[in-house]
Amino acid sequence: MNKDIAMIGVPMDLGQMRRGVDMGPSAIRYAGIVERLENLNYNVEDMGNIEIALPEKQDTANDGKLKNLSGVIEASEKLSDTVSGVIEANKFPLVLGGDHSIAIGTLAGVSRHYKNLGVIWYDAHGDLNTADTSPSGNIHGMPLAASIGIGHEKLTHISGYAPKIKHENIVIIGARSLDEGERELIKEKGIKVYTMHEVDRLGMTKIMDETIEYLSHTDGVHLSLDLDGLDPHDAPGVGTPVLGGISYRESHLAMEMLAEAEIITSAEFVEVNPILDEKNKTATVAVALMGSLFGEKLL
Ligand code: 4U7
Ligand code: MN
Ligand code: MN
Ligand code: MN
Repeated sequence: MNKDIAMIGVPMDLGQMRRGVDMGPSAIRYAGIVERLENLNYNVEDMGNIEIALPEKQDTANDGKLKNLSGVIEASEKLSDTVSGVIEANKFPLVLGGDHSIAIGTLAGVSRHYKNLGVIWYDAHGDLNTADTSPSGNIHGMPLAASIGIGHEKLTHISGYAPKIKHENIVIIGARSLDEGERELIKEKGIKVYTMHEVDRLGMTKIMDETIEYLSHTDGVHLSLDLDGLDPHDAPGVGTPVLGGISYRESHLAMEMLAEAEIITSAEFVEVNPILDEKNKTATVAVALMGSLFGEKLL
């Protein structure tokens, strides 16, 4: 793994309607992420937070079915440029959310540097909605669709190009809440999805072995980890919790196997909402998982 990490906070809450997820980056810092990574001999540059407009200041007149569209676009462009600059400086981009709409910008920045980027989408949800299929209009339910070039042109064309990734280079893990339009898209494109049924049935070891094999032809792999992929018992501080999720231990195993395989070239941890949390538990879990992802071992 690249020993130089650049950490980017994205206090984004415009992709959904609950307050507090903008404090995710602070909560993750407070839970000790920098020290954790430094103890593993990484050089960590905390680049601070990207500036995000306030929800109160959004001009929502032209949003239609995409809530806070212009604010999300503005932030995505900034994040894309920042992430791209980090990769140009030969550092590993570690992005802290913020709601999952930030993945649009992260992937716009990362994929400028890879011809055949793989993506692991660790999430209770598919995040494959568009304005037409979304039951909520919340953009944090759309970043994966936007990144494969599906949806509103302003979201698909951040940084001026689309698509950012190929649908055959995606692996979704932990899905248990999919909307009708998302299910159709998954079937139509043949997107690789390990739902909770497969997590139960195959176990995380087999899923990660298959995932690593499935992505072996790619030239980089981005991990987009939504904390709601975990069970709400282990990660209660998220805006859209869904029962019956991936356990803390299974998640550690997944991160450990990714560390061993040495395939991850960028990562983001999103949807940590300290207002909904129990004593910063979810941020603490996020930091523990990042420890494993970056190679922490018990012995
Ligand atoms: B998250 C939802 F309808 N699918 O689109 C939607 F269930 O980034 C939820 O995964 C999206 O947390 C959740 O609003 C987005 C809903
Ligand atoms: Mn989710
Ligand atoms: Mn998500
Ligand atoms: Mn959520």
